Amino acid sequence: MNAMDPVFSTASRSARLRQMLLSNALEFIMEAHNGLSARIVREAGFKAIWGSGLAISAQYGVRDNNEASWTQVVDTLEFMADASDLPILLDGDTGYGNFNNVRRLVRKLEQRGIAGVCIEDKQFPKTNSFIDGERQPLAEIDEFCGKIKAGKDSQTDDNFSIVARVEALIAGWGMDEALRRAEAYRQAGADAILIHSKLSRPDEILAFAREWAGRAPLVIVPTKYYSTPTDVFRKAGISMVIWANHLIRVAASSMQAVAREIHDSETLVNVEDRIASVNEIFRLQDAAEYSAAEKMYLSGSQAPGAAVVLAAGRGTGLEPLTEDRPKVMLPVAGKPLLRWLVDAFKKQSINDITVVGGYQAQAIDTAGVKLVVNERHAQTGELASLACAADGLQTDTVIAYGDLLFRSYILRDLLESDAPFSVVVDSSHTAPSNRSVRDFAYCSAPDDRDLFGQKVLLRHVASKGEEPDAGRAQAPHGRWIGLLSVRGTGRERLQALIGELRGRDDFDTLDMPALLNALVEAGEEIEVKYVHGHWRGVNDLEDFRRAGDFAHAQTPFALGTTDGEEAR
Ligand code: SPV
Ligand code: MG
Repeated sequence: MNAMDPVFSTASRSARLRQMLLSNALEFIMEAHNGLSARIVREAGFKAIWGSGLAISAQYGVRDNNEASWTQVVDTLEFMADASDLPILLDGDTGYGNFNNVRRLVRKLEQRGIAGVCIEDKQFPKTNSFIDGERQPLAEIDEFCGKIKAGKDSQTDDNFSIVARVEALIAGWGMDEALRRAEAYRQAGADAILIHSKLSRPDEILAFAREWAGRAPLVIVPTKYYSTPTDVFRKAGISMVIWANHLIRVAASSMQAVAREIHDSETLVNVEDRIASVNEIFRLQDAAEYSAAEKMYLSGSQAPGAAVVLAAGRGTGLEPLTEDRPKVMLPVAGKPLLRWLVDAFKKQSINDITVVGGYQAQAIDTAGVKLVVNERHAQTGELASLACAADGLQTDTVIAYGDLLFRSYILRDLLESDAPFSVVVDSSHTAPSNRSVRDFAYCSAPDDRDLFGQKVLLRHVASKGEEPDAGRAQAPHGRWIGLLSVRGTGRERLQALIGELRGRDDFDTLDMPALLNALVEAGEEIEVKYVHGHWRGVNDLEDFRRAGDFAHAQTPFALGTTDGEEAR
């Protein structure tokens, strides 16, 4: 039966393991030693897991001598059972004590969804069978049969399996003793017999299987006789093969090689492409499920989302200061402009911040932000920079010019808007200077404090080079400060529009006002949040000088400063 078979996969784990033991086909189970390896075993296509005592103790860095307590083993199994829905057959060593310990073990395993346990007829504390196997004392047959009976009597799930492991061949007690023990264990109620051998050839296993003649399912561990063709086991009527320790061994050899390589070369560059990516680890941890659940259950208190900061420019008029850095890295009151902005976002719990660099992008301080680079920044405008980040937008996002300073309430209030699109417009700036008209905003209504809370929509924002009041009857209602909030369904519509604009011949020349105007033309409502000063942009040397005063006024204990009322 196939692991993907719906009947198989809806059956309980214990029923599936039992079916595997009883089926006529040769079945294979694979060692896992923690949640991650359990998941990997499942993804590889195996139908069940061997909870290897050797591997579980090794991953803790202790010996296979019951140095890890049985409760530590059971806790480890819980992680494995959570990470994979496969049946797990625990290598339960000797049962960790006498019959009473076996009873308790079986109950605890059932409670944690473990499908079965294999117990071996050695004495507690045991030693791995491949270390001086002949010197290891075996349990009395009757005493071991008592353990099997006690285990079977204490299970509440009929399908829970107890596999009895015969160590007579390992201990050098001979074939007759092995067969005698196996038969006694079968009669005591064991669901299968594991016959173990440490020879490099399968001879004694095959001889045992012949004599056994199918009295109960036979399980083998061909670690030492690994070169035997698998068909030989099939023909011998073996029921199940345990690949017992290969994932802990490959983990060890991979870790040794990579640790040595990094130590000796003092760089990661040689290993990065040879190892699992961080994203692959996230996938194995099922990080995507967490994100989906977060959307479902955290919506009330959902983090405000993400930010994109446009920081590709050198800054016209600031050339003497920006030879080796973009404008956003100019220091203002002790820290780069960009850091002020990043801190402002973080203060509103926006931690997913993408900075689009271009000019001297390597000089951008990337602490706490993701950097994407507009490689064509010299030939393109703001919209092309935004487009570099737009496809990656996954959540509500604030888009900001990188040279902005503002009082924190401005961003906080903007984030309170549920509108798909909203912008901040400073109504204290209504007269374009000769210097520039860009970003002046025309709205559906002027800022009127008597009408506080009324919905005002953006009609037009002047692009760079646009004639002052071109074709407009009225003066602008204010100046867009460079903050655009995109929420809910607005995000996909914005992405689609940027996609359309990409097709335009003049795409490379388009700026943020052009995007806002295109949104308006596409019929989108862009809500206006009016403010009156309390922000600064840095567009020239004069702005830069005054930005320092403004920033100082925003720092704690800067009482008495009145600067910061003016705008860009
Ligand atoms: C284990 O995997 O811990 C086993 C199998 O018991 S063996 O190491 O071969 O004894
Ligand atoms: Mg073991």
